[in-house]
Amino acid sequence: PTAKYRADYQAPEYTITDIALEFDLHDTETHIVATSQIKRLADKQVPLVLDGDGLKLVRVEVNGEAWTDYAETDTGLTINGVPAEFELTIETEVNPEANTLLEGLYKSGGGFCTQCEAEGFRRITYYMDRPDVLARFTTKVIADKEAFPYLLSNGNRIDSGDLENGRHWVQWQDPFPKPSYLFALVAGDFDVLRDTYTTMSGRNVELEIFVDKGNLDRADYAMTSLINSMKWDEERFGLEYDLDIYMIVAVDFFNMGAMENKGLNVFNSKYVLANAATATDTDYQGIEAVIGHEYFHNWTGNRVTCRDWFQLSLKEGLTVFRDQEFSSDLGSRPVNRINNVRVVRGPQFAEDRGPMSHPIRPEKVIEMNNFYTLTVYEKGSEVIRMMHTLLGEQNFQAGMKLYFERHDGTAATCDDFVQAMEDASGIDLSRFRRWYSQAGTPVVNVATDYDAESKCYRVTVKQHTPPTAGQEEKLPLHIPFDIELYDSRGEVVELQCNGKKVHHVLDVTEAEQVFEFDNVEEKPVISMLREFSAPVVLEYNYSDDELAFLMVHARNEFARWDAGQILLAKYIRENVKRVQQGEAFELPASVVDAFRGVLLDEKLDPAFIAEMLTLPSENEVAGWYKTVDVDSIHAVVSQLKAVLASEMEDELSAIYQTLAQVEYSISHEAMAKRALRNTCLSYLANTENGDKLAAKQYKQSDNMTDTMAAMSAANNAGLACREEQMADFSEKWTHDGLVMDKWFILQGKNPAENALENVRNTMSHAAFDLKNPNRTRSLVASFCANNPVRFHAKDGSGYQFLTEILTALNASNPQVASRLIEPFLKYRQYDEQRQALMRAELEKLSKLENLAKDLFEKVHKALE
Ligand code: BAL
Ligand code: ZN
Repeated sequence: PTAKYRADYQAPEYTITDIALEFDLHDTETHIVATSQIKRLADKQVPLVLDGDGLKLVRVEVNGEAWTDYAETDTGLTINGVPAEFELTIETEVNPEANTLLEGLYKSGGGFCTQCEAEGFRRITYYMDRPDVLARFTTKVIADKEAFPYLLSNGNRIDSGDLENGRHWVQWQDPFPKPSYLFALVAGDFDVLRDTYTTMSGRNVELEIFVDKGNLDRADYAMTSLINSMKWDEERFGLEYDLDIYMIVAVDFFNMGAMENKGLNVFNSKYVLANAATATDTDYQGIEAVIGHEYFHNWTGNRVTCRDWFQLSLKEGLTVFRDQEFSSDLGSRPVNRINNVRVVRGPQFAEDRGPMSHPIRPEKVIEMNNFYTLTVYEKGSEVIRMMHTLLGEQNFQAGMKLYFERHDGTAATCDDFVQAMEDASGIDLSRFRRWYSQAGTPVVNVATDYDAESKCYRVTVKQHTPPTAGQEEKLPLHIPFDIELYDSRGEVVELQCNGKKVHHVLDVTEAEQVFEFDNVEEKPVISMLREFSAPVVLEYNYSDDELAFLMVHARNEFARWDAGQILLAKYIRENVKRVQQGEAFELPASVVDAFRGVLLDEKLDPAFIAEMLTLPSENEVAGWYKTVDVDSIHAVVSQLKAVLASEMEDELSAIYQTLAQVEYSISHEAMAKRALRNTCLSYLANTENGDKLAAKQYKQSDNMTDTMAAMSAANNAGLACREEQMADFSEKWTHDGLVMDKWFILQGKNPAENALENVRNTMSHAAFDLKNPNRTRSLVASFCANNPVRFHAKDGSGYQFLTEILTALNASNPQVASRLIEPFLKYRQYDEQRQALMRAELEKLSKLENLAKDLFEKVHKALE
């Protein structure tokens, strides 16, 4: 496999203005006729090079005449001697049923569907499969009428008809030129939920959600979320939907979460289907976020797309920022921010430390699917958020407006976006641009000093970014550093410099800077990196008292949560050291009291209290160490939970009982109460009463949130009621793979010593299917990525298991394999014995015959 470099970008030599596609759908032999209008852009005659993958070529015609001057290559088709402007007709044949890669055209359940991003369209026909070639698409779909009554594609439905032999056809036309990755086709038999939306300019849009037969009662929340998204984008961004119809299809076999194809989103059913009996509150929140995300792509992604795939964060970082803002405007801003930050500080920072570390705009790619990463998406969103912080909402919206004025209907770059923000605001973003090219997690080290005599408070900020894979040299970044000072009564101290008020967001741009604040009457307590104003690691020597103070007095809830996290981190680190030295776990009463105070604070949102009481995951803790001691970390996090539970048992029980009366609804208020009650249960599971409580909650539950909370509590704490619950759940839900995913996740995360044996047995469960990405991720990823103490068993059994799975998936679905391999990529962070075992597995994988590009890239980078 060969790498592509961002620096090598060249504008296309030809462009395609229009393409008419005709699909004659059959399970194993689908014929596709593509008729394209092609124009040469190069100033001299050059061959037309088309991308293609796994295609059977049937015929080639130029201007309606058979053409023979072409060559089939490893990567496509090269056509020689073509005129400067012409019509190209290509007929190909594909086998959708045999397509287990789930890229291009494939069968999912009984229906046909497509996935073309990033480079799947070339598995349908030979084409200039690159995002900077934008064409108007018309698509005719022909299929058996009884088996596939719905034939869908992008744009508006313009014609249809019946054929002989029980077949029928539908013709679609998309008036908006688009790159091939936004093409979609779906054919099947569905139940349809319909609604309409009137846009701000008064146009009516038909909304249709297609789900498998029998699932109509699970589509309402997706529809509500879609309508909310359309309204929110008009109100906050002034952006209106542009076609007459918006369709969403839920499919069971899907590699990603969802796909923003123009007018025809294809969704993993996980992000569409929900009702009280089948979905947890977290599932509902996921649906709202993903429906929003794909809808928001209509402007940030579809109307303005990416020039090349190195620019992926142009659409993804920005669209994640938009979906996060949507969820925050509709729900709890602090809770959303906390959860987004957990992802960045945990798995995204971990990505920065690994061999695949890359800037949000990568420089070198072997397999593009490997770059749909937390760095491109989540850190990409943080980079947009930093611009929003630096510019403010008004300037940011002016920047968005200018961006659309300049680039609507075209393929743009990340630089184009930053330029629009800079031009609209007049704010210098020259140093800020380094966030796009520099990989890794910056470390910001802060020292403070108060001079009582001059009433001056000095904040010294140093920044450095440790080297990352393939990028040794790092430069200082422009870091928006949001701070607040409090006096001893908890009042905010106005920030002044030379007697003048200064803004609370400091511009940190140098390796070292000193900020001085005067008229500070007493030594203040400082709150820093408020709202996580930059994706950096903060180093500051807080005392326990200062942290306990901030947990109560910081004005902003995120800062209160963060103070709690720093306090927990301090005692987790200290106890890991103690455990390693054979000493007993210890936690000062003052720390327990700080958390008890939060638990009992009736003024706080229960959902926020639940977040405050949620301990960092073992994986997040692992990220704090150069060499990870999985066993000690597991022991300490478990003991911390048990000690907090026993010290606060009375308060936890009282709140657990008080919140029992909440009637089920999916209002934010009801969800918040369930979140706190179930957090209490997760603690109480570690007390004597735990088994009784979890068993009772499981039996009495009338919704999936409470059911799963009871099962998770039992699973994590190894309660006696676990077996009965697992058996009962499996019996009830075996017919429904999507619901069974929750059960598979519990099997994967089971901390019991025989977890791997259980996981292996679970693979023969009737609902399990290694070919279904959701099933595989639920069971295998939850074991390998989220059960560190069992996956990293010293005998290497977990590692052998992962290699077996990867070997199977390398052949059937390398894209999924490439996600599952992640735990191996971190092997250098473990002790020598484990390192050697994991390295041996990577070497085994590197020798696989037909190692797919996806795994090749990661395995080789890890072994370098
Ligand atoms: N474009 C791939 C799926 C998503 O990010 O929306
Ligand atoms: Zn996206």
